[in-house]
Amino acid sequence: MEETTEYVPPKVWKWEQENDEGRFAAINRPIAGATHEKDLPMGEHPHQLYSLATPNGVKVTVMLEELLAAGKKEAEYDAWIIDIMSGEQFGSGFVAANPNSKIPALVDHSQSAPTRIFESGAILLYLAEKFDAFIPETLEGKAECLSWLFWQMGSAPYLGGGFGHFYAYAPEKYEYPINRFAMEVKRQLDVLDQHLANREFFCGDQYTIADIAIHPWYGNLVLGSQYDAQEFLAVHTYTHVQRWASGIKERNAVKRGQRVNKVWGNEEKQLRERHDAADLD
Ligand SMILES: N[C@@H](CCC(=O)N[C@@H](CS)C(=O)NCC(=O)O)C(=O)O
Repeated sequence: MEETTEYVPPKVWKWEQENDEGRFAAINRPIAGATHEKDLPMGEHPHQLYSLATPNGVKVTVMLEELLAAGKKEAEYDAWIIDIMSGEQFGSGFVAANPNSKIPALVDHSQSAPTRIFESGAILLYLAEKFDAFIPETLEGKAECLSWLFWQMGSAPYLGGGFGHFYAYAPEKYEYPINRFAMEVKRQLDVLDQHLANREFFCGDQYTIADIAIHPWYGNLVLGSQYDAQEFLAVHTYTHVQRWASGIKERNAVKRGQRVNKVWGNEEKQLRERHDAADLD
């Protein structure tokens, strides 16, 4: 009889920790909650951010730097690093800030009781509403802005968890998932490209939280700094996304925000923790 290597799922899935060879084997687990007691550090500013400079983390540090650049002094923040590869997202303090154990998490101490916000999209919206900035004023404008913000939150897992995982991180290259997710990511890039063909930003001529959310994912992808997939996905063909991404990359607040909680890559562009504007100067 011919031998087959095809995977046959068992009746009930089991967690086989010792067989997990993936890059994230040490942190992947099928249960939620804290694994150890550890309080979160606390600085002196109203906003305490617990994060890392991944695309989701960068959305929030860019937003805070944009708010400060726009003169919103009350947006001052401390940014503490959460090392997700060593499991710091499973400490009891972090789990209290985000029961989903993923960066970024923000705690706002300027309210009558400390207010926790998790999910990067929710944090962007919270800050936009709190400071009345980077969000359109009209109901129609808000509708468009939130549609693109939620588009990003729903779509990026196909790019990161789907395409990026199988193209760049999985222990072996498998044709089926790479094909499936490359197809979807190219479709998403075409959605963005067609939309940006006759607009400067996602919501017209105003730079908003929609741009701040989409740029670290799809902007970095077309600029070649995500998954090293620029040739494979022929990102040069998405000319409107490239024009949009290159313009945003030059903003001072974007350059500052990208460095916060960064502990890899070019040393000059790293800043482990941020407690004062001067840390970035
Ligand atoms: N939808 C969440 C996703 C956050 C997320 O996936 N964070 C990743 C880093 S980019 C993380 O903390 N991973 C740690 C883990 O999975 O244990 C958001 O946008 O805030």
